Amino acid sequence: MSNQTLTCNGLSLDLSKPNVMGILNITPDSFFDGGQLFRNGKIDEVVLLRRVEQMLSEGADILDIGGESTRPGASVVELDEELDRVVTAVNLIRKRFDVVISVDTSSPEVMKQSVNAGAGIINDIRALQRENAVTTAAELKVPVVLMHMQGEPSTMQKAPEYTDIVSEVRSFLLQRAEQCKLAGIESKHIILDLGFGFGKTLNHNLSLMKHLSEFTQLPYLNLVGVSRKSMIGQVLNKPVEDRLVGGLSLAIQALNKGAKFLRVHDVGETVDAVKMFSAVEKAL
Ligand code: 9MG
Repeated sequence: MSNQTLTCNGLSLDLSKPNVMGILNITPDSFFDGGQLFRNGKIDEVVLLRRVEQMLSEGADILDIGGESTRPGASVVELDEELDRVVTAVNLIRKRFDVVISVDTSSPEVMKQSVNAGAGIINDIRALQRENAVTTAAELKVPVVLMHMQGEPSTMQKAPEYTDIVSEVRSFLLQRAEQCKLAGIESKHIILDLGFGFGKTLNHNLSLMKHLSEFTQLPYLNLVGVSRKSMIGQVLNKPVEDRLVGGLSLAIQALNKGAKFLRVHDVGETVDAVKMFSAVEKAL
C-alpha cells in the first residue's frame, strides 16, 4: 500500500487530499448536535441512518461516533451505556455502508468491541492514557488519534494555565506518540490533535492554530477539530448556530498549515471549501 493511503480495518483513506470526518454524537447533551440521534434513552435508528446517508452524499470520508459528551462541564458516562450507544451505532452503520468509522472513546473495551464491529480508527481525547488503552489499540492495529487535553471535560475550562502552550502541547503529543510506538503502533498510524478547546483559553487556541505548522512538520499525520467551537464564538461574538463561516476559515487555515484531517459538523460546506483548497494546491 502506498504511503498516500491509510488502511483502517480493511478500508482505505486517500491521503493525497484532506479528509473530512463528520461528527455523529450519540449523546443527549453534546454542545451542537446533542440529542438529535438519541431519543428516550435509545438510538433513533432511522434518524441515525438518514444522517449517515446525508453525510456520505455530502462527501464525508470518515464518520466519528461518540457516546460520551466531551463539551466543557459534561458528566461521565458509564461503560455499559457507552458500549450500548457506540457499538450499536457502529454495527448499524457498517452493516449498510462501507465507510471508515472512527470511535471517539477512551475505554479499551469500547475500542475492542467497536473495531470488531467494523470501526477503523480510534479517536481518544485522552491520548490512550487510560489503563490498557495503548496495548489494546496496538493489538487492534488501526490508526489512532492522540489528542491533547489539560484536565478532564468536567473541569477543563475552569482555569487552564500553561507557561508555553505550543511547547507543552508538542512535548505531550511527542511523548504519547513514543509510548504508542513502544507498544507496537506504527508511526504511520499515529494522528496528532492539538485539542482545540480542551483545557485552553481563547489565546491558547489562537496560538496553537498560528503555530500548527510546528506540529504538521513532525513525522505524524494531524487532525484539527474546531467546528462550531467556542473559540469562534469568542472572536465573532456569535452563538453556536452562527459559527459555520468562522469554522470554515479556521479549517482552511489548518489545511494550509498541513493538517490532513478535519473533524466537522458541517460536512457539505467543509467538503466544498476543501475542494477549492485542493484545486488551488494542484494548480501549476
Ligand atoms: C470528541 N472530540 C471533540 N472535539 C474533538 C477534537 O477537537 N478532536 C478530537 N480528536 N476529538 C474531539
